[in-house]
Amino acid sequence: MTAIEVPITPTQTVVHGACPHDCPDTCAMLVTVEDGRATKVAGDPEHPFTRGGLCVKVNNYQDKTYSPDRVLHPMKRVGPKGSGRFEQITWDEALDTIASTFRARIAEHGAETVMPVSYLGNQGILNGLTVGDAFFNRLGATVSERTYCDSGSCTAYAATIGATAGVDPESFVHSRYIIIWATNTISTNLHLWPLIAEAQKRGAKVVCIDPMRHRTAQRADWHIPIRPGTDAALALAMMNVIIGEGLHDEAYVRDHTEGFDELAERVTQYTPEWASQETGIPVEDIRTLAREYATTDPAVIRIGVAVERHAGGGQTVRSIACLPALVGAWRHVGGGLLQLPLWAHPVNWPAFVHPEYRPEGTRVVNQFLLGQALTGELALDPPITALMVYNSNPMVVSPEQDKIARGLAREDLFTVVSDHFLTDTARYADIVLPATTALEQHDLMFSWGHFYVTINTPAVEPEGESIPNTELFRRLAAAMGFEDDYFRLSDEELLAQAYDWTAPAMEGITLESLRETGWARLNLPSADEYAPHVDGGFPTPSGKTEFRSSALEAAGNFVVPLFRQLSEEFQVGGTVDPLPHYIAPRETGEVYPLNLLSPKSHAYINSSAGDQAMQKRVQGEQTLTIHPADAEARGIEEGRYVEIANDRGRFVALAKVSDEVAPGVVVCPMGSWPKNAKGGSTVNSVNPFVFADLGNAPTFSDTRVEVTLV
Ligand SMILES: Nc1nc2c(c(=O)[nH]1)N[C@H]1C(S)=C(S)[C@@H](COP(=O)(O)OP(=O)(O)OC[C@H]3O[C@@H](n4cnc5c(=O)[nH]c(N)nc54)[C@H](O)[C@@H]3O)O[C@H]1N2
Ligand SMILES: Nc1nc2c(c(=O)[nH]1)N[C@H]1C(S)=C(S)[C@@H](COP(=O)(O)OP(=O)(O)OC[C@H]3O[C@@H](n4cnc5c(=O)[nH]c(N)nc54)[C@H](O)[C@@H]3O)O[C@H]1N2
Ligand code: SF4
Ligand SMILES: [Mo]
Repeated sequence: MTAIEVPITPTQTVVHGACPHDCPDTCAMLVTVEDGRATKVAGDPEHPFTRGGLCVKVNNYQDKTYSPDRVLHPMKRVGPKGSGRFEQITWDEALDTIASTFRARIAEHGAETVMPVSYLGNQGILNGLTVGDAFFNRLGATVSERTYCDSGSCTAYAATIGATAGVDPESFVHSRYIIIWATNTISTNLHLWPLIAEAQKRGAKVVCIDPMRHRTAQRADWHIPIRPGTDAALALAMMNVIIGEGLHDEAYVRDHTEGFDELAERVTQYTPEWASQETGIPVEDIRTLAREYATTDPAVIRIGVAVERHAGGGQTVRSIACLPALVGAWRHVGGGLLQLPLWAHPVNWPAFVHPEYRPEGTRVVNQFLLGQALTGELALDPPITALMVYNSNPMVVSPEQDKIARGLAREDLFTVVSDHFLTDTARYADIVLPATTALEQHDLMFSWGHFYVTINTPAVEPEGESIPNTELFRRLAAAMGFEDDYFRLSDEELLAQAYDWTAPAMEGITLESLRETGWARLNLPSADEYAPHVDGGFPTPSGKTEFRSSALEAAGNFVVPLFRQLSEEFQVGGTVDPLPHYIAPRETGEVYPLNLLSPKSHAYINSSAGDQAMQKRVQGEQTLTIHPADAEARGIEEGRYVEIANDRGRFVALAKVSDEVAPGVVVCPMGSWPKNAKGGSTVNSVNPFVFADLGNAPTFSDTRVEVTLV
């Protein structure tokens, strides 16, 4: 064991860990180990963002590691696909089967017949987003485009203000006006909340723009319920008011923006009266919001992923990203925009992806098309005949759940799944492989929610025959006979190349120092001083906030390379209007009248923890929240089972009748496992695969359904 262990008693040590999940908070974890067994996990009280607390999703993480349900050995299928019947095999047999089957399928169809499916079940730099990319590139497999989360938002953000870290979340304490736009902070970004609450205590006004009055909205000073998918109308109308009333910051606009005159002309059509019709927000509220936002300093906007999840999601983020420069919010500490501060982290992605291994012209298939790709609805030559899933659970997290199940059930499809548990996806596998949990592996964590680097040191030996993803791909590379040095790098060597340690942001931070302290703040000005764009300096081609986007004008629609293996090739293209504009939601209420939202659950982290006893107890059964008027019209009462259906599929949930949602909106959190759901389906059975306007983002919020009593 290489852990730096702090002895507490002769048999008790505390090891520096990190929460491995895809969550903006990236908590620093202290793991108590007694006699070689992890007995407790806790948040590091010294860490300025974690502040000693882990959330309900993770505060019993040791129970996950020692769960009796864990997959601890390689297994092969012995029952029909989907039956979940498996038999233990050796690692050698598993690797031989995988290598020989991949070889046979490649000989018959070509290497693109193999498709990896992975996302962020683990977010570590070693074991997360890019692990496996080098292997599949070397194999020549189909490139899997992963645009689950914030891809459209990132395209829009980068095209408007560049890949900037934006506002330090710790600077929120200095903000006087905080707009929480499409995010349920207390459930999904818990550790940001105390900073917002502190600002609120100091007199800040907190505004929450969300179709649902969730627990965060309930704590806001002003909740503005909005019709889903119409946020761009609100942002554009705010600009109409701000410019129309001369509330913009003329000097900032002159010095640090591009295209103001065109923007001013463009937004004349987006009047508050028009926006009120689209959004369902009263005209006076739109005016008040615009005026307060423009005249209160510092003003900050926190956007969540859901603003991108409808037909015009990209233009929505474009419109919102224009606001801070328009009013000069960037002049102040605690003013501006917070999207994904991951851009502050100089992660050495290319060292993990090895894009140069990939044969030129290798095809890309977006994972949202998985159901179609597997069922043949999407014509692919060669077809997908071998699938390898790790760090993901497409049966829960991807749209068109029924189609994915049908595809996975194909007898001629060879499916390998590496996971901690026998997920609904793993139940369809031919080979299941056991993965280690964070307590059993090395990693280094960047964050998409703060400015700290966190190390994860293994606290205990792996249970059973489980291995980290890094080791999985070392073994697979050896089985395939790949000789490149990269495939022989140990975890220690991978840690050493995880960051660009020479980058200014890493000054003073080393692996050794991280092992001592567990975490470190990037070398940036303190949160009391950090105002990255006081003097402009946006990382766009012009160095300015581009109201008129030169990137969109030149490239058309594009996917930020991180979501497609750092590949600049195969961009989406087309023509995109370089000025922000409004695109209405795609699905209308003609056949299916209710707009379904599927935000994050409170107790699960995406599908992770969705089958753990404590979290299931907290989250309860899959629910559908429906407004009393919509419930009454359908004879639905609280606590009754309802069926939610459209042309794509159907699922069953327990009705919660509440005016927390607006009439016409229904909400079912994602994350429940189909095997635990009444009727065997969950919310992604009705969601579409259709992309938003930018970045191939999903359109989960652009979903219409009908609800009936079961
Ligand atoms: N309807 C709807 N769908 C959504 C969303 C939504 O809001 N609504 N949200 C989308 C978003 S934002 C995201 S980020 C995606 C998330 O999609 P995923 O990243 O796929 O989600 P998770 O459920 O977190 O992780 C998937 C699996 O990875 C496994 N895993 C964890 N650690 C490891 C490891 O170290 N090794 C291996 N081999 N496996 C591991 C977990 O056990 C779990 O089964 O879902 C998307 N899907
Ligand atoms: N508890 C918990 N925390 C998590 C996760 C989890 O699964 N569970 N997942 C993690 C991940 S991967 C991510 S990406 C983040 C995401 O965290 P958030 O950004 O908070 O995303 P969501 O929960 O998908 O949606 C947040 C809110 O957007 C609202 N919304 C939906 N459509 C629209 C719309 O068109 N307009 C507006 N204004 N609002 C809309 C929903 O009502 C919901 O309240 O959370 C992370 N943290
Ligand atoms: S899921 Fe998020 S809030 Fe919970 S412990 Fe992990 S990083 Fe922290
Ligand atoms: Mo996400």
